[in-house]
Amino acid sequence: MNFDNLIFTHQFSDHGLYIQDDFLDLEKCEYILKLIENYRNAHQVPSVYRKKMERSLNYRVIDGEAIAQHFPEIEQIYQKIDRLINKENSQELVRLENIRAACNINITQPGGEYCWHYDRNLLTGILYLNDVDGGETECYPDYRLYIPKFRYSYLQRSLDSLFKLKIIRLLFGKKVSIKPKPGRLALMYGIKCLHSVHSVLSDNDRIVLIFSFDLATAQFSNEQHLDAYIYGGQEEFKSDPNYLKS
Ligand SMILES: O=C(O)CCC(=O)C(=O)O
Ligand SMILES: [Fe+2]
Repeated sequence: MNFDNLIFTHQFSDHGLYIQDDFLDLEKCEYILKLIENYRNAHQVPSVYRKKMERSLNYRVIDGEAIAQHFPEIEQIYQKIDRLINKENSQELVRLENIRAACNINITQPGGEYCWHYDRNLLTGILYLNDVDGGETECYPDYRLYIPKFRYSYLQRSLDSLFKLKIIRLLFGKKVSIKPKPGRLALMYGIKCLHSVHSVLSDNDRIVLIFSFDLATAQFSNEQHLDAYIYGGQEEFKSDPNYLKS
């Protein structure tokens, strides 16, 4: 895997993080928010709560299967991001084959948050649809000591646990805080960028769209467990699903 080939902007290839405001205009954001509100009035959106030490996973999520069925409008946004990231790349990035994980609508209610993690896939797009207090995506771009060959191993898990410690982040990391703003797009090397969502402090929900890309050859041996974890399966987790192979 060679990250240096992903050069659609130098800002991205240098730092593994790219932010573009007004990627979607306000009117379009409001339109998508309205569709989400209508969907929520007609369907139960699963609430997921996984207790973690520092920051928990506490949110609601509409997964990619529901999006494919009920939100055809989001397809155009996916294609627009696809065009942006594949503009200059020598290695094409494609959306995840796992439809459920390829695109999500994350809804974080007041007091909700998202735990520290790396994404399973190489590149993640976060499109913010509204304004909230708190709810920043906090990240440490290009921070992970990542060994692709041993990604599910005890060694990788130990390194990741060490790097997630607050004291290590403070000493060795450089935190970037991305404030939700309608139409703002953040693209990150999710697999190397440690990130989380700060708790929402205002009394409205934080709503973002998540788009996941990787090389066409990418394989995810942990996806069965990981999907159960982030989409609210019944499975009890005694150990971190990121390192559990099926
Ligand atoms: O909502 C965000 O800002 C990030 C969410 C996230 O990291 C994820 O869904 O993997
Ligand atoms: Fe993530």
